[in-house]
Amino acid sequence: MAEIYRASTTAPVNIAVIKYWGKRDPKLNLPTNSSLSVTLSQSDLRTHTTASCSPSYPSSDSLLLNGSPQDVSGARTQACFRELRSLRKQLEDADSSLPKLSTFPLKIVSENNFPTAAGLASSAAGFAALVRAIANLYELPSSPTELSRIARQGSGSACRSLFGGYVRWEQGSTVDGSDSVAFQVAPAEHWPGMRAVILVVSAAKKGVSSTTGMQTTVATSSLFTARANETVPRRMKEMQDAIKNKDFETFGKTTMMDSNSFHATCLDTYPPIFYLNDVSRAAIKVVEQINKRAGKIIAAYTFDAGPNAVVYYEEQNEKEVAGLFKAMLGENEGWKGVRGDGVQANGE
Ligand code: 2P0
Repeated sequence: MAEIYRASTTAPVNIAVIKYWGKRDPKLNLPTNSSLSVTLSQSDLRTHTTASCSPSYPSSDSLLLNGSPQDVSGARTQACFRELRSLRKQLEDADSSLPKLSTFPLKIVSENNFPTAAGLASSAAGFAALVRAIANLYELPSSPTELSRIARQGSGSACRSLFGGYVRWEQGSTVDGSDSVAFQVAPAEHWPGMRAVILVVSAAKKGVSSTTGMQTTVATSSLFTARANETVPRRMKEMQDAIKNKDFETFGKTTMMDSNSFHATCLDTYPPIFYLNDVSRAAIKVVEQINKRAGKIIAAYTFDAGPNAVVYYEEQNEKEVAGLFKAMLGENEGWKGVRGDGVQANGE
């Protein structure tokens, strides 16, 4: 019986506070602007992945997601497999005593504990876990930033899920994308009181995929150029300063304004893209009420490519923010679920 080599890992979901929207290279997932995210705690939202390989496996690579076989022939998955195998081969070439894992078929088994493709960043956690599980299996010495270059080719936002805390994805300027990688801006411990509550408005698969949406936006939206070239670069700086100073009011205002800018750009796309629904808009109004009552910004909403809201707040305002949303559960048919969550410490 041939030996089976195996490694497991988990990767958390990240939610951008400055959004990635637009590609300058769709094949390599090179973005038209830098982005910044907060990595959520793994307690609720994460992908668990086991990567194994063996000379005894059937000849082709395979991937099982939540028990269903997935097509691995797509360019994104193939790019990740190819890059990781090539790094492993370099180790094998340098040390002939190493088993030739790069030549064995791979078997990947992944489980998400949240709705797949409902705008809850499933592809981010998915590709981050896939890349790290294989990197662990191959015992690669690569840093998270090096792995982020590979995970980005699986799904752009995945490069940010290799880190905990506050993470910046540099848009980069090279044609090969070697400088389009992620870095940690601050660890979670820097701002230990930060919390996120997720309102699962709908667990249904999203209507317009991010890739298609982005391409149409870049091709048709007149707001897009100003967003990518002026608004986002300015806000990236404001956001990093806000994180550095633990200034929630600036963090919250910039988060909400960037979410609004992203969804305005979607609406400005032709044909228009609608990710928010009536329940999403009701969540925005609740956050506005909370902030009005507090006399300052203590809660900040953000929405990705779907109707689910993520609301950031600080622990000391748990009652006023998460408590209020929880109290509304059952009163509104739209709230399918609500989860309190912290920020992930280290991405391990
Ligand atoms: C983000 N989103 O920054 C933005 C905000 C959605 C809205 O990254 O085509 O799944 O795989 O590179 O990463 C979702 O897009 O797109 C996304 P691909 P991805 O989180």
